[in-house]
Amino acid sequence: MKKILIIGAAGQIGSELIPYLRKIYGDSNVVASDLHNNLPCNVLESGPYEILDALNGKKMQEIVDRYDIDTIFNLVAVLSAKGEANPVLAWQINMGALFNALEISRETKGAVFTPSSIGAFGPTTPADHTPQDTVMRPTTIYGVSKVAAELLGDYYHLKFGVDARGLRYPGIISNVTLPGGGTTDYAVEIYYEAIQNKLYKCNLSAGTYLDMMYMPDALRAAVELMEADPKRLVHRNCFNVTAMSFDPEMIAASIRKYIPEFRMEYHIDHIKQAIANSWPNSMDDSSAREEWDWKPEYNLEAMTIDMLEKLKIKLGKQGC
Ligand code: AKB
Repeated sequence: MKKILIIGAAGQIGSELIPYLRKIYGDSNVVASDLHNNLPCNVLESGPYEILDALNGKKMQEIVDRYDIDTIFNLVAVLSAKGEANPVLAWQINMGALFNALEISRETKGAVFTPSSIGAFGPTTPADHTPQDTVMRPTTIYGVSKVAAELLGDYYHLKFGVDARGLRYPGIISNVTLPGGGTTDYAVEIYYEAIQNKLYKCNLSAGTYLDMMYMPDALRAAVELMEADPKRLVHRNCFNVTAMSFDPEMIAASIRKYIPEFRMEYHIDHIKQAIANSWPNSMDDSSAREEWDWKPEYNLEAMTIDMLEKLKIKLGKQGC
């Protein structure tokens, strides 16, 4: 990877991936793009930024040509819960952006990173230690688009030599940009509410186990996969990766160690609960460990300590 374009850069992952990639590959070699430029000034000004609707293939092509891009990180996504509210739009956005990225990379013979998700699995998938290769019959439009995206990535690799690679991310927890419209968002919100109000109204029930990962591991995983020796990759689209699996009671207990007065109530969101019930409790990520040496660094305890420390500073500040 020498010249990188991030599409959908203003979201939860993109806003942290921009500085992460710029530190490794150089500020001017990482072009960030999104519909709006509503990122902190220090991120916007640290390197090139382009306003881009990723459904506009012509404009994407022009940016790729102008900056001589060889790798696209496609972070455009309508997440699981939001997707159920507007399935047509979710399909158009999730597939349209990917299709443009792959078509352009077919010409450039470039590489494309696309995150898949635990959402690519469904109720008939084995829920515990979900294998890398298994039944994939998701029941959300988000999941359907993720399975299609995985297949499309493999297809473009097989037929056209595009270096398409991806990860099945679990819920990502971070302290910079809030996620929007996902089923796992509760595991981010809980930290903000614990600090600000000492009370969290959780929309998933006790006993709902889901895979999760702290942002520093998610960023490192993306780069390590894209830098992995292609000769070692048996799989490409996409690898199971996980760092921890917990339910709401466990994350609340880990927060209570540092904020003893923190309380949690349950106000179930039935749409999100049904989605969460259809997803794995815990994935087996041994293929990622074997094929490109994946290893997470943060468990629940280490993540809670870091989240609370960073958020207390952030929430103590006014503005950015
Ligand atoms: C969601 O909840 O939709 C996402 C995901 C797990 O892909 N965070």
